[in-house]
Amino acid sequence: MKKNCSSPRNIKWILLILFLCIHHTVNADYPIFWQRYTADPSGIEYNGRLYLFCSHDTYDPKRGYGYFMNDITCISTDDMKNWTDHGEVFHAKDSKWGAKMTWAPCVVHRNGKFYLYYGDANGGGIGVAVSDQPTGPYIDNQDHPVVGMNTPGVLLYDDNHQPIKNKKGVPGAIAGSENWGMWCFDPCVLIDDDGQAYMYFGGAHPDNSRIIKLKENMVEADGVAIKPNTPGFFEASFVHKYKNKYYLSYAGHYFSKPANIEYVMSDKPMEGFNNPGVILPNPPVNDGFNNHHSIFQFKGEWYIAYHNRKVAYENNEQDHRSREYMRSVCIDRLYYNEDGTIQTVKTTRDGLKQLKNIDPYQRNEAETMAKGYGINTEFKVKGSSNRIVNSIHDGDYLKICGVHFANGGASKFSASLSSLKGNGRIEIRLEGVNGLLIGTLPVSSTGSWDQWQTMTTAIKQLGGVYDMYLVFKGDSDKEELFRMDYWTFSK
Ligand code: FUB
Repeated sequence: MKKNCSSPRNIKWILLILFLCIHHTVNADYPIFWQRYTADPSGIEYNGRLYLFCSHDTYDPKRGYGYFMNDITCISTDDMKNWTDHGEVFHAKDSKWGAKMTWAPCVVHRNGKFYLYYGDANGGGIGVAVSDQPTGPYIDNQDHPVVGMNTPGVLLYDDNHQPIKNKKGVPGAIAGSENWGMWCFDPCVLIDDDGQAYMYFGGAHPDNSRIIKLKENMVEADGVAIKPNTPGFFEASFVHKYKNKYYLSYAGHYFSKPANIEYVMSDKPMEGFNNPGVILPNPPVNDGFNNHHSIFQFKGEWYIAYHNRKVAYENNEQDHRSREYMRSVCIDRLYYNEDGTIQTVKTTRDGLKQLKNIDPYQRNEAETMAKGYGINTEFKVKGSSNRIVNSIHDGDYLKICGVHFANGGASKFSASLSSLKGNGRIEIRLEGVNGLLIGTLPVSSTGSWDQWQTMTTAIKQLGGVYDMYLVFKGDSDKEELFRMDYWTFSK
């Protein structure tokens, strides 16, 4: 098994590769997803894979930059390095009660169903969309949100039973304060060991964090929302359980320490929270903007997923305001102290170990990668679940970590491709975009984008474990060159 993504085993190539990959090793490995802007990652382990559900930041041509998030992106991995892009698995248009947007999701699995909770724009309520599989499609068939401003306990009331309002007349914040009103959003759902489910949510003010029970059907709230002790609370509630303790974490002290991820602990799910601490200070390459996290186990180890603005920087986005709305998801290990408190996370750029290698001799989906530079993905056929890599231009590339050429290596590379004009080629390189070239596959025209062909080329045969780069080349960087469904090597 490969210990580190950039340490080749085959001694004979080491010197040459070290020379060739000097440029490569200074590049960051994280963020983990490059082809679209994503944020607010919520992780669950299911059937040997880790799934992250993320807000999808987009640019609205009419309104410019803002949190205009119309759908939820899902990515998954089984090795912690190469991520499969499942695309957008839930769309606001599939909300029967009419949610305008889909903010900051949280997914839980119960009795064979996956429940995706999401916030509507600007904290206007929390809906739930359901699917039979983690990768959707998710549909919200409820005719009202699970929790909204009218849910008992969400708004604070004065002695005359009127909702307390701020200076601007917005209900939910401290009376007379300048702050925003209640943001009824950022859900996190925990199903406790006894089967009782709880939702943690709220935002905009320390008085606005809430917990409410859910009914067994997972789509209705049960009883009155209560306000836990969450000092400095701002938004992004998350709860997890470790050794019978409940950890309620959130983005705190927004105005003084922007988007620290902080936490309190308790022996009970709805009360007794105390012992505040910091899990993750505002991460690097985040411009001091917001953060949002989730904490989960995968194959017995604990991780934290969060976001920063790294991909916006990589894409050379110069405008500070625009970068606020161009987020990218990251992941790191999380550790506990002996006394059950959480150690402050050390953010890394390439800190996770690859848990298993890629087998090059099987069909490998093109949309599974450690980094996709310049490309995007889409469904091959509308309504199918098979995705392909599209939007391939000259200079774009895929990086696939830890490809294990066992037993002396392969002699052929094949890929399933479609191309209108046949004006491109794939360079197969090791350990860097400019690394060792082991073969070149010319891509011929398939007549139309809907026609697919398997194309094959001979490669230099070698054994060992390498990071592989499929570097796309063409005559013009303006035109889409070809599309790719999957790749494989043979002997
Ligand atoms: O993604 C929109 C909002 O930004 C989330 O709801 C907040 O938690 C913050 O991450």
